[in-house]
Amino acid sequence: MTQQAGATAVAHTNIALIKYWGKADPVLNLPTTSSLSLTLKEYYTKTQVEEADVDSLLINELPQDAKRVHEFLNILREEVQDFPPLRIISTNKVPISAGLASSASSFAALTAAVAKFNNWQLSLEDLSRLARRGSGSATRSFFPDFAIWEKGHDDASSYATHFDTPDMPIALVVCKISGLVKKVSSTEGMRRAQTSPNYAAWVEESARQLVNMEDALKKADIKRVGEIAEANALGMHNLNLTAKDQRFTYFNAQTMQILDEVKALRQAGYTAYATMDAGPNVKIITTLNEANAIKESLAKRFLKIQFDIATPGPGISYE
Ligand code: 2P0
Repeated sequence: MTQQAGATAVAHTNIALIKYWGKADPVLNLPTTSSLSLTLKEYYTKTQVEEADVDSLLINELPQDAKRVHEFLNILREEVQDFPPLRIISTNKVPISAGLASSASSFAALTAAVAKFNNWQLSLEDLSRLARRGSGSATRSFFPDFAIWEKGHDDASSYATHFDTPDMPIALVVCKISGLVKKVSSTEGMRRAQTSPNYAAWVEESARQLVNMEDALKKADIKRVGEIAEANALGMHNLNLTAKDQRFTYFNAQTMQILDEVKALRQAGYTAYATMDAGPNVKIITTLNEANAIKESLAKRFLKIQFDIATPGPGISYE
């Protein structure tokens, strides 16, 4: 197959409403649970690849350690077909490593760009399966709006697909408490969480929550979507706090204050539910109609926190 001189792909990040937090197989990145996510329009990674002498990586014009992507490219070389060293040039519109899942859009965009560079004819599901080897959450960043990553039981069966729903005015208010690099990587956080005595119960509960979430989404019931997502996220963070090996938390004092505020907003009649990932930032699940009022109300109270509104986003695209 002939290669292109260069190829560019754009992938949007995603926020899990039902989380991936644990690996059944750390080498293949097979998860212990299936997860479900919302793709976000406002946060994305654009990645260009071109032939070079060695694999290298530039993010937002700054050279990066390419070890993780080099290992990932070698997996693609082995699993699909060999190709020359690549210079990877990425523009990241996601705060890196602060719980806004930059690895999701990064590995999705890279997988798609490499496939285009090599003229590989692959389905979105094939791309999702390959991207999993770079980062689990990347499986879900190929699809518009909602995606489900079925945990599967081996390399062939673990990938994400689009989850079809009626149109719904769902929105997130993203509270950017900290853009600092996180202390515990997701991979290490999951390893520790899996030592919690509550882990097996969380896995079981997560399967029930996924079924309920699918039903709530099919009915476009945003309040129920929020309720289930908040319960699932708090369950995930409980695992970190109760880990037997090096318990920890991604929360800080402001995370707790915002969580209280989300409860108060709910008592005041708003649709407002919290979800948190591998960092202190809180994402508030609400409706498009209410997002601005929630953002304004929080901005008055928390002067140092930046608030963004995020909305459902598109699937993978090429330039
Ligand atoms: C998720 N997160 O479902 C969960 C919830 C963060 C919290 O997937 O080890 O960077 O590279 O597969 O995908 C972040 O973990 O982890 C993540 P690896 P990844 O979105």
